[in-house]
Amino acid sequence: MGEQENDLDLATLNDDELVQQMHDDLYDGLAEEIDTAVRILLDREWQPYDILTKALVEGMRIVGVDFRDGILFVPEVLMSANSMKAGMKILKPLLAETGAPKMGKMLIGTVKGDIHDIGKNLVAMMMEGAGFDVVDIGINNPVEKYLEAIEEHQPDILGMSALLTTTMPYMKVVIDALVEKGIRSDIEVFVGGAPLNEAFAESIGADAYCRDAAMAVETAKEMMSRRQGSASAAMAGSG
Ligand code: B1M
Repeated sequence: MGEQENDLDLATLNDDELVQQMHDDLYDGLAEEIDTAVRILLDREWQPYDILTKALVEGMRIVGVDFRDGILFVPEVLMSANSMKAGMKILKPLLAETGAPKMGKMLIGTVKGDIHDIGKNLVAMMMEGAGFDVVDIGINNPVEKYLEAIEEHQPDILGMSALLTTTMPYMKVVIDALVEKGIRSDIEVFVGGAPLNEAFAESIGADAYCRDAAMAVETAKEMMSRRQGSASAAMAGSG
């Protein structure tokens, strides 16, 4: 960013210009600017949910597209994600107060034997940005840990990450345990990580393979609207 941008007084921008500037600042990973801009919009009596969707989520959507297309790379995207987190930190308690509609809940963790967490963290952040509640159980998770967390948090989606060819088969151990416990159909299982592919996901009985964080968000949104659609259809049928 040039000097000129650094000197920009965000408070002098009108609402549209400020939101546009926030998209640029998210793209550039400028956490302090995002913090300031969110506070300015709150002072202007914007609803927290509008700030989340119109400024932050839309900004991250643009980041996600350029990440997918190889224009942005991991370090830049992590900075964008951290900037988004800076904004979300301010909005989180306010959103809880105003009861903004939640998209659904995802439990996510890297499987046993695997300590890679950068991709998982990105998925968690993008999912949060898209309005999902995310419970992140970290790295190196044995099946017992997944089961305990599922029981405690009752997520709509279980996301598993694996970056090693030696740890990816462990995803099947977790899915088999869900079947064994009779709770497989209660939860959508999404899997991701560099060595995985569609065929692998299918072979272990996962519901979806997510190539990247943007895909995880898209798939989760589609899945939730399908679920809500079938719930309304069932209600209509029973009425
Ligand atoms: Co590791 N490592 N590593 N490593 N490491 C890889 C994975 C490797 C491919 C490197 C290589 O050899 N070319 C290789 C695996 C080979 C294989 O199995 N075929 C490897 C190896 C061998 C190892 C060790 C065994 C090395 C050693 O000790 N001899 C060791 C294993 C440790 C362990 O886990 N037990 C190891 C250790 C490490 C570090 C600790 C040094 C570090 C991890 C740091 C950390 O995560 N905090 C590390 C790193 C950084 C990598 C590479 C270089 C980068 C991984 C990364 O963060 N990518 C990696 C090489 C590579 O992948 N090109 C490599 C960026 C990230 C944004 O992408 O994680 O793919 P990714 O996530 C994407 C998608 O995959 C998807 O969305 C993400 C965002 O778009 N996604 C999901 C991921 N998880 C998802 C979950 C979902 C949905 C989508 O749920 C719904």
